[in-house]
Amino acid sequence: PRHATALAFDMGASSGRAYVGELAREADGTRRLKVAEMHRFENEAVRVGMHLHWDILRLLQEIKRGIRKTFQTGYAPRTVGIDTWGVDFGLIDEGGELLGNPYHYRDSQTEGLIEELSERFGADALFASSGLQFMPFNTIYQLYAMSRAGSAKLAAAKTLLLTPDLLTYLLTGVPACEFTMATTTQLFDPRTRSWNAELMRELGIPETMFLDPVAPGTRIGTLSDEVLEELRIPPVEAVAVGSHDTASAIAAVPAGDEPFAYLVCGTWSLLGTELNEPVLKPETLALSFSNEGGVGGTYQLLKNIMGLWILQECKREWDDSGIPIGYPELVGLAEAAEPLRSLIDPDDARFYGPSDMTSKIRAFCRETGQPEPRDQGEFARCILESLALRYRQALEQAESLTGRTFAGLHMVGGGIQNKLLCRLSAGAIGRPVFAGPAEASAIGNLLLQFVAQGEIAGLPEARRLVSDSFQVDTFEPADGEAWVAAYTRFKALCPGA
Ligand code: LFR
Repeated sequence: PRHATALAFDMGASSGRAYVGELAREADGTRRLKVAEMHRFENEAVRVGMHLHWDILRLLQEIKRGIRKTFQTGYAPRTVGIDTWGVDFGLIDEGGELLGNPYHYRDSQTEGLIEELSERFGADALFASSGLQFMPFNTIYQLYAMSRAGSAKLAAAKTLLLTPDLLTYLLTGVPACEFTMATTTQLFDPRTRSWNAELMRELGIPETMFLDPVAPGTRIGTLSDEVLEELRIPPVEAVAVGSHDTASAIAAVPAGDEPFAYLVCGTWSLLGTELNEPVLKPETLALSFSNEGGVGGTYQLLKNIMGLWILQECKREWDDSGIPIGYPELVGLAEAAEPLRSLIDPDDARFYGPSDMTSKIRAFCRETGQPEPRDQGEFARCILESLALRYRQALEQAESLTGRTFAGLHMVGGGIQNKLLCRLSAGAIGRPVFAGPAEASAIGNLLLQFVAQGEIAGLPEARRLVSDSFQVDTFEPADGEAWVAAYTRFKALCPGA
Protein backbone atom coordinates (compact mmCIF):
# COMPACT_ATOMS: atom_id res chain seq x y z
CA PRO A 1 0.00 0.00 0.00
CA ARG A 2 1.10 3.58 -0.62
CA HIS A 3 1.80 5.52 2.56
CA ALA A 4 1.14 9.20 2.99
CA THR A 5 4.61 10.75 2.97
CA ALA A 6 5.93 14.16 4.00
CA LEU A 7 9.33 15.80 4.42
CA ALA A 8 10.17 18.08 7.37
CA PHE A 9 13.07 20.50 7.68
CA ASP A 10 13.70 21.48 11.27
CA MET A 11 16.24 24.27 11.57
CA GLY A 12 17.81 24.94 14.93
CA ALA A 13 20.32 27.58 15.94
CA SER A 14 23.16 25.04 15.81
CA SER A 15 22.00 22.44 13.27
CA GLY A 16 19.38 21.64 10.67
CA ARG A 17 17.76 18.25 10.05
CA ALA A 18 15.55 16.68 7.41
CA TYR A 19 13.13 13.91 8.40
CA VAL A 20 10.87 11.99 6.10
CA GLY A 21 7.66 10.78 7.72
CA GLU A 22 5.32 8.01 6.63
CA LEU A 23 1.87 7.26 7.96
CA ALA A 24 1.49 3.49 8.00
CA ARG A 25 -1.31 1.26 9.20
CA GLU A 26 -0.15 -1.75 11.22
CA ALA A 27 -1.67 -5.23 10.93
CA ASP A 28 -3.75 -4.52 14.08
CA GLY A 29 -5.26 -1.43 12.45
CA THR A 30 -3.31 1.16 14.49
CA ARG A 31 -1.82 4.03 12.53
CA ARG A 32 1.84 4.73 13.19
CA LEU A 33 4.11 7.55 12.16
CA LYS A 34 7.53 6.34 11.05
CA VAL A 35 10.29 8.88 10.69
CA ALA A 36 13.75 8.57 9.16
CA GLU A 37 16.54 11.11 9.12
CA MET A 38 17.50 12.06 5.57
CA HIS A 39 20.00 14.83 6.08
CA ARG A 40 21.73 16.78 8.82
CA PHE A 41 23.93 19.87 8.62
CA GLU A 42 25.49 22.52 10.79
CA ASN A 43 24.17 26.00 11.21
CA GLU A 44 26.45 28.73 12.47
CA ALA A 45 26.36 32.44 13.11
CA VAL A 46 28.66 34.36 10.75
CA ARG A 47 30.23 37.59 12.00
CA VAL A 48 30.64 40.34 9.37
CA GLY A 49 32.08 43.55 10.78
CA MET A 50 29.89 44.67 13.65
CA HIS A 51 27.04 42.31 12.86
CA LEU A 52 26.13 38.68 13.36
CA HIS A 53 24.28 37.01 10.45
CA TRP A 54 22.73 33.75 9.33
CA ASP A 55 24.14 32.14 6.20
CA ILE A 56 20.69 31.85 4.64
CA LEU A 57 21.77 30.68 1.18
CA ARG A 58 23.75 27.87 2.71
CA LEU A 59 20.62 26.78 4.56
CA LEU A 60 18.69 26.89 1.28
CA GLN A 61 21.38 24.79 -0.38
CA GLU A 62 21.22 22.20 2.42
CA ILE A 63 17.43 22.06 2.12
CA LYS A 64 17.75 21.33 -1.59
CA ARG A 65 20.35 18.67 -0.83
CA GLY A 66 17.97 17.12 1.72
CA ILE A 67 15.11 17.04 -0.78
CA ARG A 68 17.32 15.43 -3.42
CA LYS A 69 18.63 12.80 -0.99
CA THR A 70 15.08 11.93 0.08
CA PHE A 71 13.97 11.22 -3.49
CA GLN A 72 17.22 9.38 -4.24
CA THR A 73 16.56 7.13 -1.23
CA GLY A 74 13.26 6.13 -2.83
CA TYR A 75 10.74 8.24 -0.91
CA ALA A 76 8.25 10.43 -2.75
CA PRO A 77 6.97 13.03 -0.27
CA ARG A 78 3.89 14.93 -1.43
CA THR A 79 4.65 17.91 0.75
CA VAL A 80 7.55 19.67 2.41
CA GLY A 81 7.44 21.92 5.49
CA ILE A 82 10.03 24.10 7.19
CA ASP A 83 10.22 25.15 10.84
CA THR A 84 12.91 27.34 12.38
CA TRP A 85 13.73 29.37 15.49
CA GLY A 86 11.53 32.47 15.98
CA VAL A 87 11.82 36.22 15.38
CA ASP A 88 14.37 36.50 12.54
CA PHE A 89 13.51 37.62 9.02
CA GLY A 90 14.71 38.59 5.56
CA LEU A 91 13.66 41.64 3.56
CA ILE A 92 12.53 41.37 -0.06
CA ASP A 93 12.83 44.24 -2.54
CA GLU A 94 10.46 45.44 -5.30
CA GLY A 95 11.95 42.97 -7.75
CA GLY A 96 11.34 40.02 -5.42
CA GLU A 97 14.99 39.59 -4.41
CA LEU A 98 16.41 39.10 -0.93
CA LEU A 99 18.13 42.20 0.46
CA GLY A 100 21.36 41.05 2.08
CA ASN A 101 21.85 38.46 4.78
CA PRO A 102 19.36 38.26 7.65
CA TYR A 103 20.66 39.25 11.07
CA HIS A 104 21.18 36.60 13.72
CA TYR A 105 18.98 37.11 16.78
CA ARG A 106 22.06 37.35 19.01
CA ASP A 107 23.35 40.39 17.10
CA SER A 108 23.98 43.21 19.56
CA GLN A 109 22.16 45.98 17.61
CA THR A 110 19.16 45.67 19.95
CA GLU A 111 21.06 46.40 23.17
CA GLY A 112 19.20 48.81 25.43
CA LEU A 113 16.05 48.88 23.28
CA ILE A 114 13.86 46.91 25.71
CA GLU A 115 14.37 49.65 28.28
CA GLU A 116 13.88 52.45 25.75
CA LEU A 117 10.58 51.18 24.35
CA SER A 118 9.24 50.13 27.76
CA GLU A 119 9.79 53.63 28.99
CA ARG A 120 8.28 55.22 25.91
CA PHE A 121 5.09 53.15 25.73
CA GLY A 122 4.80 51.87 29.31
CA ALA A 123 5.83 48.27 29.95
CA ASP A 124 2.33 46.99 30.78
CA ALA A 125 0.72 48.57 27.71
CA LEU A 126 3.50 47.38 25.44
CA PHE A 127 3.18 43.90 26.89
CA ALA A 128 -0.61 43.76 26.51
CA SER A 129 -0.29 44.70 22.82
CA SER A 130 1.60 41.49 21.98
CA GLY A 131 1.59 39.20 25.04
CA LEU A 132 5.29 38.52 24.53
CA GLN A 133 8.04 38.39 27.12
CA PHE A 134 10.49 41.23 26.38
CA MET A 135 13.46 39.45 24.84
CA PRO A 136 16.22 41.56 23.25
CA PHE A 137 15.96 39.58 20.01
CA ASN A 138 12.24 40.12 19.36
CA THR A 139 11.62 41.32 15.79
CA ILE A 140 10.27 44.65 17.02
CA TYR A 141 13.64 45.57 18.55
CA GLN A 142 15.58 44.39 15.50
CA LEU A 143 13.43 46.48 13.14
CA TYR A 144 13.50 49.49 15.41
CA ALA A 145 17.31 49.26 15.57
CA MET A 146 17.39 49.26 11.75
CA SER A 147 14.92 52.10 11.42
CA ARG A 148 16.82 54.19 13.97
CA ALA A 149 20.11 53.54 12.15
CA GLY A 150 18.54 54.66 8.85
CA SER A 151 18.99 51.22 7.31
CA ALA A 152 19.11 51.34 3.50
CA LYS A 153 17.80 47.78 3.40
CA LEU A 154 14.74 48.72 5.40
CA ALA A 155 14.12 51.68 3.08
CA ALA A 156 14.27 49.40 0.02
CA ALA A 157 12.15 46.62 1.50
CA LYS A 158 8.77 45.76 0.07
CA THR A 159 8.03 42.57 2.01
CA LEU A 160 9.24 41.09 5.29
CA LEU A 161 9.47 37.31 5.44
CA LEU A 162 10.19 35.47 8.68
CA THR A 163 12.86 32.78 8.32
CA PRO A 164 10.65 29.73 7.53
CA ASP A 165 8.51 31.82 5.18
CA LEU A 166 11.68 33.18 3.57
CA LEU A 167 13.07 29.70 2.92
CA THR A 168 9.69 28.57 1.57
CA TYR A 169 9.65 31.64 -0.67
CA LEU A 170 13.12 30.87 -2.02
CA LEU A 171 11.83 27.39 -2.96
CA THR A 172 8.41 28.34 -4.34
CA GLY A 173 8.46 32.03 -5.24
CA VAL A 174 5.31 32.44 -3.12
CA PRO A 175 5.49 35.00 -0.28
CA ALA A 176 3.46 34.13 2.82
CA CYS A 177 3.36 34.73 6.54
CA GLU A 178 2.64 31.90 8.95
CA PHE A 179 0.73 32.62 12.17
CA THR A 180 2.94 31.04 14.89
CA MET A 181 6.02 32.88 13.57
CA ALA A 182 4.05 36.15 13.34
CA THR A 183 3.35 35.89 17.07
CA THR A 184 7.09 35.89 17.89
CA THR A 185 7.61 39.40 16.46
CA GLN A 186 6.05 41.43 19.31
CA LEU A 187 4.26 43.32 16.53
CA PHE A 188 1.23 41.02 16.32
CA ASP A 189 -1.69 41.91 18.57
CA PRO A 190 -3.43 38.82 19.99
CA ARG A 191 -6.45 40.90 21.06
CA THR A 192 -7.34 41.81 17.47
CA ARG A 193 -5.40 38.89 15.96
CA SER A 194 -3.80 41.31 13.51
CA TRP A 195 -0.62 43.33 12.99
CA ASN A 196 -0.12 46.31 15.25
CA ALA A 197 0.13 48.97 12.52
CA GLU A 198 -0.02 51.86 14.95
CA LEU A 199 3.02 50.64 16.87
CA MET A 200 4.87 50.10 13.58
CA ARG A 201 4.14 53.69 12.54
CA GLU A 202 5.42 55.03 15.85
CA LEU A 203 8.68 53.14 15.37
CA GLY A 204 9.28 53.95 11.71
CA ILE A 205 8.68 50.34 10.66
CA PRO A 206 6.87 50.25 7.28
CA GLU A 207 3.56 48.50 7.98
CA THR A 208 3.11 47.62 4.30
CA MET A 209 5.92 45.01 4.59
CA PHE A 210 3.71 42.65 6.59
CA LEU A 211 1.49 39.99 5.02
CA ASP A 212 -1.67 38.67 6.66
CA PRO A 213 -0.85 35.50 8.60
CA VAL A 214 -2.14 32.11 7.48
CA ALA A 215 -2.93 29.22 9.85
CA PRO A 216 -0.52 26.31 10.36
CA GLY A 217 -1.48 23.57 7.91
CA THR A 218 -2.01 25.94 4.96
CA ARG A 219 -0.74 24.85 1.54
CA ILE A 220 1.49 27.57 0.10
CA GLY A 221 2.40 26.39 -3.38
CA THR A 222 4.39 23.99 -5.50
CA LEU A 223 8.18 24.21 -5.57
CA SER A 224 9.23 26.42 -8.47
CA ASP A 225 9.99 24.93 -11.89
CA GLU A 226 13.64 25.97 -11.48
CA VAL A 227 13.94 24.02 -8.24
CA LEU A 228 12.13 20.95 -9.59
CA GLU A 229 14.37 20.97 -12.65
CA GLU A 230 17.56 21.49 -10.66
CA LEU A 231 16.68 18.60 -8.34
CA ARG A 232 15.10 16.44 -11.08
CA ILE A 233 12.05 15.63 -8.97
CA PRO A 234 8.28 15.55 -9.56
CA PRO A 235 6.12 18.40 -8.15
CA VAL A 236 6.12 18.77 -4.37
CA GLU A 237 3.95 21.19 -2.46
CA ALA A 238 5.22 23.45 0.33
CA VAL A 239 3.04 23.67 3.45
CA ALA A 240 3.16 26.33 6.16
CA VAL A 241 3.41 24.09 9.25
CA GLY A 242 3.65 25.28 12.82
CA SER A 243 6.61 27.15 11.37
CA HIS A 244 7.99 28.27 14.72
CA ASP A 245 10.01 25.27 15.95
CA THR A 246 8.60 25.67 19.45
CA ALA A 247 5.02 25.49 18.14
CA SER A 248 5.89 22.38 16.14
CA ALA A 249 7.52 20.75 19.16
CA ILE A 250 4.52 21.44 21.40
CA ALA A 251 2.19 19.96 18.77
CA ALA A 252 4.13 16.71 19.17
CA VAL A 253 3.88 16.48 22.98
CA PRO A 254 2.23 13.10 23.61
CA ALA A 255 -0.24 14.42 26.18
CA GLY A 256 -3.87 13.41 26.65
CA ASP A 257 -6.89 15.62 27.30
CA GLU A 258 -5.86 16.91 30.75
CA PRO A 259 -4.02 20.24 31.04
CA PHE A 260 -0.30 19.50 30.96
CA ALA A 261 3.03 21.25 31.37
CA TYR A 262 5.80 20.88 28.82
CA LEU A 263 9.45 21.72 28.45
CA VAL A 264 10.89 22.02 24.95
CA CYS A 265 14.54 21.40 25.46
CA GLY A 266 17.15 22.58 22.94
CA THR A 267 19.45 25.59 22.70
CA TRP A 268 16.61 27.31 24.57
CA SER A 269 14.39 25.73 27.21
CA LEU A 270 10.74 26.69 26.79
CA LEU A 271 8.57 25.73 29.73
CA GLY A 272 4.83 26.29 29.74
CA THR A 273 1.29 25.13 29.25
CA GLU A 274 -1.26 25.20 26.47
CA LEU A 275 -4.31 27.48 26.55
CA ASN A 276 -6.96 28.72 24.14
CA GLU A 277 -6.47 32.39 24.90
CA PRO A 278 -3.48 34.52 25.83
CA VAL A 279 -3.05 35.69 29.45
CA LEU A 280 -2.31 39.41 29.05
CA LYS A 281 -2.31 40.49 32.71
CA PRO A 282 0.69 42.37 34.20
CA GLU A 283 1.57 39.30 36.33
CA THR A 284 2.50 37.47 33.14
CA LEU A 285 4.96 40.22 32.27
CA ALA A 286 6.24 40.41 35.84
CA LEU A 287 7.09 36.69 35.72
CA SER A 288 8.52 37.04 32.18
CA PHE A 289 6.12 34.64 30.49
CA SER A 290 5.12 34.87 26.83
CA ASN A 291 1.91 34.14 24.99
CA GLU A 292 2.93 32.61 21.68
CA GLY A 293 0.60 31.37 18.99
CA GLY A 294 0.42 27.59 18.71
CA VAL A 295 -1.12 25.21 16.20
CA GLY A 296 -4.81 24.33 16.19
CA GLY A 297 -5.94 27.72 17.53
CA THR A 298 -3.99 27.41 20.80
CA TYR A 299 -2.00 30.00 22.72
CA GLN A 300 1.12 28.87 24.54
CA LEU A 301 1.87 30.46 27.91
CA LEU A 302 5.58 29.81 28.24
CA LYS A 303 8.86 31.14 29.53
CA ASN A 304 12.14 31.31 27.64
CA ILE A 305 14.91 29.89 29.82
CA MET A 306 18.52 30.23 28.65
CA GLY A 307 18.79 26.46 28.23
CA LEU A 308 21.59 24.26 26.95
CA TRP A 309 23.10 27.27 25.17
CA ILE A 310 25.28 27.81 28.25
CA LEU A 311 26.67 24.28 28.03
CA GLN A 312 27.02 24.50 24.22
CA GLU A 313 29.12 27.64 24.62
CA CYS A 314 31.36 26.02 27.28
CA LYS A 315 31.86 23.06 24.98
CA ARG A 316 32.71 25.37 22.07
CA GLU A 317 35.28 27.11 24.28
CA TRP A 318 36.89 23.78 25.26
CA ASP A 319 36.82 22.52 21.67
CA ASP A 320 38.50 25.75 20.44
CA SER A 321 41.16 25.75 23.13
CA GLY A 322 42.47 22.27 22.38
CA ILE A 323 40.65 20.26 25.06
CA PRO A 324 37.78 18.99 22.87
CA ILE A 325 35.11 16.90 24.53
CA GLY A 326 31.98 15.08 23.30
CA TYR A 327 28.59 15.38 24.99
CA PRO A 328 28.42 11.77 26.26
CA GLU A 329 31.82 12.18 27.92
CA LEU A 330 30.90 15.58 29.33
CA VAL A 331 27.65 14.25 30.80
CA GLY A 332 29.61 11.31 32.27
CA LEU A 333 31.97 13.73 34.04
CA ALA A 334 29.01 15.78 35.29
CA GLU A 335 27.40 12.61 36.60
CA ALA A 336 30.52 11.87 38.66
CA ALA A 337 30.93 15.45 39.97
CA GLU A 338 29.83 16.52 43.44
CA PRO A 339 26.09 17.37 43.51
CA LEU A 340 24.79 20.91 44.13
CA ARG A 341 28.21 22.45 44.76
CA SER A 342 27.58 25.77 42.98
CA LEU A 343 24.51 27.23 41.27
CA ILE A 344 23.94 29.99 38.74
CA ASP A 345 20.91 31.95 37.56
CA PRO A 346 20.82 30.68 33.96
CA ASP A 347 18.88 33.76 32.89
CA ASP A 348 21.37 36.27 34.23
CA ALA A 349 21.84 38.65 31.26
CA ARG A 350 25.59 38.00 31.09
CA PHE A 351 24.99 34.46 29.79
CA TYR A 352 23.01 35.64 26.74
CA GLY A 353 25.88 36.63 24.44
CA PRO A 354 28.38 34.22 22.90
CA SER A 355 31.93 33.63 24.20
CA ASP A 356 33.81 33.50 27.54
CA MET A 357 31.12 31.32 29.09
CA THR A 358 33.34 29.59 31.65
CA SER A 359 34.72 32.90 32.96
CA LYS A 360 31.20 34.27 33.20
CA ILE A 361 30.10 31.25 35.25
CA ARG A 362 33.15 31.57 37.50
CA ALA A 363 32.45 35.26 38.02
CA PHE A 364 28.82 34.55 38.93
CA CYS A 365 29.89 32.00 41.54
CA ARG A 366 32.56 34.30 42.95
CA GLU A 367 30.16 37.23 43.25
CA THR A 368 27.59 35.08 45.06
CA GLY A 369 30.08 33.58 47.52
CA GLN A 370 30.09 30.09 46.03
CA PRO A 371 33.01 27.86 45.06
CA GLU A 372 34.00 28.22 41.38
CA PRO A 373 33.73 25.12 39.18
CA ARG A 374 37.22 23.68 38.59
CA ASP A 375 36.85 21.28 35.69
CA GLN A 376 34.58 20.33 32.81
CA GLY A 377 32.48 17.98 34.95
CA GLU A 378 31.88 20.64 37.59
CA PHE A 379 30.92 23.26 35.02
CA ALA A 380 28.48 20.89 33.33
CA ARG A 381 26.97 19.79 36.66
CA CYS A 382 26.54 23.38 37.78
CA ILE A 383 24.74 24.30 34.52
CA LEU A 384 22.45 21.26 34.48
CA GLU A 385 21.43 21.52 38.15
CA SER A 386 20.81 25.25 37.82
CA LEU A 387 18.60 24.65 34.78
CA ALA A 388 16.67 21.96 36.65
CA LEU A 389 16.00 24.36 39.54
CA ARG A 390 14.98 27.08 37.13
CA TYR A 391 12.49 24.59 35.64
CA ARG A 392 10.96 24.13 39.08
CA GLN A 393 10.59 27.87 39.50
CA ALA A 394 9.01 28.28 36.04
CA LEU A 395 6.67 25.33 36.62
CA GLU A 396 5.43 26.86 39.88
CA GLN A 397 4.99 30.22 38.14
CA ALA A 398 2.97 28.62 35.34
CA GLU A 399 0.75 27.12 38.03
CA SER A 400 0.29 30.43 39.79
CA LEU A 401 -0.57 32.22 36.51
CA THR A 402 -3.15 29.65 35.43
CA GLY A 403 -4.45 28.13 38.68
CA ARG A 404 -3.60 24.71 37.26
CA THR A 405 -1.60 21.98 39.01
CA PHE A 406 0.64 19.70 37.06
CA ALA A 407 1.26 16.09 38.05
CA GLY A 408 4.45 15.92 36.00
CA LEU A 409 6.37 17.49 33.17
CA HIS A 410 6.57 16.42 29.52
CA MET A 411 10.07 16.98 28.16
CA VAL A 412 10.64 16.95 24.38
CA GLY A 413 13.42 18.09 22.04
CA GLY A 414 17.05 17.19 21.42
CA GLY A 415 18.07 18.13 24.97
CA ILE A 416 16.38 15.04 26.41
CA GLN A 417 19.11 12.88 24.94
CA ASN A 418 20.95 14.18 27.99
CA LYS A 419 19.44 11.68 30.46
CA LEU A 420 21.19 13.33 33.38
CA LEU A 421 19.24 16.52 32.67
CA CYS A 422 15.97 14.54 32.68
CA ARG A 423 16.86 12.87 35.98
CA LEU A 424 17.97 16.13 37.62
CA SER A 425 14.81 17.84 36.37
CA ALA A 426 12.57 15.17 37.93
CA GLY A 427 14.50 15.57 41.20
CA ALA A 428 14.34 19.37 41.19
CA ILE A 429 10.62 19.60 40.39
CA GLY A 430 9.79 16.71 42.74
CA ARG A 431 7.48 15.16 40.12
CA PRO A 432 7.90 12.65 37.32
CA VAL A 433 9.33 13.69 33.97
CA PHE A 434 7.96 12.07 30.80
CA ALA A 435 10.73 12.34 28.24
CA GLY A 436 10.09 11.98 24.51
CA PRO A 437 10.12 12.33 21.64
CA ALA A 438 13.50 13.98 21.05
CA GLU A 439 12.66 14.93 17.44
CA ALA A 440 9.48 16.72 18.53
CA SER A 441 9.86 19.76 16.22
CA ALA A 442 10.36 17.63 13.13
CA ILE A 443 7.47 15.37 14.16
CA GLY A 444 5.15 18.31 14.82
CA ASN A 445 6.17 19.69 11.44
CA LEU A 446 5.21 16.38 9.78
CA LEU A 447 1.91 16.25 11.68
CA LEU A 448 0.80 19.60 10.27
CA GLN A 449 1.73 18.49 6.77
CA PHE A 450 -0.51 15.47 7.27
CA VAL A 451 -3.26 17.84 8.41
CA ALA A 452 -2.74 19.75 5.13
CA GLN A 453 -2.80 16.46 3.22
CA GLY A 454 -6.16 15.61 4.86
CA GLU A 455 -4.75 12.58 6.71
CA ILE A 456 -5.10 13.94 10.27
CA ALA A 457 -8.07 15.92 11.59
CA GLY A 458 -6.47 17.99 14.33
CA LEU A 459 -4.30 18.30 17.41
CA PRO A 460 -5.86 15.56 19.63
CA GLU A 461 -5.59 13.01 16.84
CA ALA A 462 -2.04 14.16 16.07
CA ARG A 463 -0.97 13.70 19.70
CA ARG A 464 -2.57 10.26 19.90
CA LEU A 465 -0.52 9.30 16.89
CA VAL A 466 2.66 10.47 18.65
CA SER A 467 1.79 8.37 21.74
CA ASP A 468 1.19 5.33 19.53
CA SER A 469 4.40 5.83 17.57
CA PHE A 470 7.21 6.96 19.88
CA GLN A 471 8.75 5.83 23.13
CA VAL A 472 8.37 7.96 26.24
CA ASP A 473 10.71 7.37 29.23
CA THR A 474 9.57 8.20 32.74
CA PHE A 475 12.05 9.63 35.26
CA GLU A 476 10.84 9.48 38.87
CA PRO A 477 11.94 12.15 41.35
CA ALA A 478 14.62 11.30 43.95
CA ASP A 479 16.71 13.05 46.64
CA GLY A 480 13.74 15.22 47.65
CA GLU A 481 15.28 16.88 50.71
CA ALA A 482 18.52 17.83 49.01
CA TRP A 483 16.55 19.46 46.19
CA VAL A 484 14.28 21.39 48.55
CA ALA A 485 17.34 22.82 50.30
CA ALA A 486 18.98 23.60 46.98
CA TYR A 487 15.83 25.35 45.75
CA THR A 488 15.95 27.71 48.74
CA ARG A 489 19.58 28.52 47.89
CA PHE A 490 18.66 28.94 44.23
CA LYS A 491 15.82 31.38 44.87
CA ALA A 492 18.20 33.64 46.76
CA LEU A 493 20.41 33.81 43.63
CA CYS A 494 17.68 34.01 41.03
CA PRO A 495 15.12 36.81 41.38
CA GLY A 496 12.50 34.77 39.55
CA ALA A 497 11.26 36.86 36.64
C1 LFR B 1 13.73 27.93 20.14
C2 LFR B 1 13.28 29.34 19.76
C3 LFR B 1 12.52 30.00 20.85
C4 LFR B 1 12.75 31.44 20.51
C5 LFR B 1 14.22 31.40 20.20
C6 LFR B 1 14.76 32.51 19.36
O1 LFR B 1 14.47 27.36 19.12
O2 LFR B 1 12.52 29.31 18.59
O3 LFR B 1 11.15 29.67 20.91
O4 LFR B 1 12.40 32.32 21.51
O5 LFR B 1 14.41 30.16 19.55
O6 LFR B 1 14.11 32.59 18.14
